[in-house]
Amino acid sequence: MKKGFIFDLDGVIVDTAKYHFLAWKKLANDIGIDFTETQNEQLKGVSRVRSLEKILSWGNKTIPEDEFMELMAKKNNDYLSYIAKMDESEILPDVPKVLNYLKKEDQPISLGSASKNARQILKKVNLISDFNAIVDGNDVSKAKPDPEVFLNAAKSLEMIPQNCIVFEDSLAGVQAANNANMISIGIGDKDVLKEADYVFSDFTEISIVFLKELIEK
Ligand code: B16
Ligand code: MG
Repeated sequence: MKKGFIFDLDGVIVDTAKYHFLAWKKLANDIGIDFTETQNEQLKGVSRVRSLEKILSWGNKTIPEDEFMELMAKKNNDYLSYIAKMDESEILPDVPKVLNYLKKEDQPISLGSASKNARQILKKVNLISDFNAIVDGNDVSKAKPDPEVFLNAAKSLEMIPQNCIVFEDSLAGVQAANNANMISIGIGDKDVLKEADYVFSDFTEISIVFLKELIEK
C-alpha cells in the first residue's frame, strides 16, 4: 500500500529555529524590544508576517506598513546569511534513515512547511531530490493550524488525506495535520505535542518496524 509522507521543515528536517532566533532577536533588540528563547518557541511554525506582529505586540509597539515591510526584509536577509552557510551536517539525526527507507519502499514524500525559504534550505542540505512534491510558505494563504499546507501536499502527491502521515515539531502543525484528518507524528516534547497521534523526541526513536506498520495500516 502507498501512503503520503509529509514532512515539516524547520525543527523536523533541520534545526533552523536557532537561526530564526538569532535573526528575530537582533531585529527586536534593534527596535528596543526584548526577545527570549521562550518567545522564540511560540514562533515555531508561525509565518514571517505573524511572527513580526507577535514580536511588536510583545513590545507594545505599532509601526507603519512600510516600516513593517522593511523590518521583515531585514530579518529575512539576516536569516539568509545563516542559511548560506548550511550544509548536510545540519540535517537532524536519522532523517536520512527515514527518507531512504520510504524511498526504497516507493512511498510518495512531500514537504509541508510555512517557510518561504524552504527550497533554498533543502538545496543547501542536499535533500531536495528526495521530495516528490514541495509545498511551502509561497503556496499557501492560511497558516497552520489551518490544514491548507498539508491538504495541498496530499493533492500534489495524489493521495487522500486519510492516507497521509505528517511529521511536525510545532503544536500548530500537529493541529493542522489533525484538522486535515491525517495521522500526526509529533517530533519533540511530549507535553507540548500531546495532541499528536504519536510523539517521538527525534527520528532516532522511529524504527523501520514502525514505518512499515504505518505503510501497511
Ligand atoms: P520564513 P516550518 C516555519 O517553518 C518556522 O517554524 C517559523 O519559525 C518561520 O517563521 C516560518 O517557517 C516562516 O519562515 O521566514 O523562512 O518564510 O516549521 O513550517 O517548516
Ligand atoms: Mg517546524
